[in-house]
Amino acid sequence: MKAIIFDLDGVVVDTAKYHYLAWRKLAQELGFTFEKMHNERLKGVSRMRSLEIVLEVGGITGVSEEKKQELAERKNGYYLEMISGINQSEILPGITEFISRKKKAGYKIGLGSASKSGGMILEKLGLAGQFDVIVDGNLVERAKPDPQVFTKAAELLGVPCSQCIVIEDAAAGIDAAIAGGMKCIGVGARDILKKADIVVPDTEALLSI
Ligand code: B16
Ligand code: MG
Repeated sequence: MKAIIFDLDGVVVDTAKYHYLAWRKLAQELGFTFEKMHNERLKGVSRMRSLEIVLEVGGITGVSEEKKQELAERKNGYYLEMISGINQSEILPGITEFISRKKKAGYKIGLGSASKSGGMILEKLGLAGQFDVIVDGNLVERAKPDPQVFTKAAELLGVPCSQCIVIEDAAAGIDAAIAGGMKCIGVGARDILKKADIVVPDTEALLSI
């Protein structure tokens, strides 16, 4: 194996809580409560797909494409406001050490995030310099579970997909890694991430593999 490609949200930083709060605020404005138990479905999937899931949960149908764009942009505005002060204190436990160990061991390091704010968030966390390539939602047309975000990172790293390991917290991301012909490590609950080659309970546990 020659490269490690990191998902962002849920692996490098817990931005999922801000995505959740921003969707919850939008749902409230639309007249329903978006509960935490539905949040797992939003992990790793694109902004527009997330909106469709939120509307489905709220039982809202018949929304025009134009209105969907407006709602997705409104949610993104709330999200950007919420993450405006994000800094390195929010990097998930063990990640900084894990990246530096793997770099020393000779692995190339990439980012493969669905988020259009992925690159900007890495900058704010002070981690951008650690990554050899950064592929976020601005560089791909197709969202996870399509493998494009990971295959693009592999291509830019100059490493064959079969020699890449993806680290992911979302079922959609694990499916994307498998579709791209990569090995994958799941971070989180085994029942949700069962298709991964290895599952660790949290990011700190990455240091023991
Ligand atoms: P944005 P990841 C994903 O990040 C999030 O998990 C997902 O909840 C979000 O909808 C998606 O990014 C798009 O984010 O609205 O900021 O473009 O896990 O792929 O790093
Ligand atoms: Mg994720």
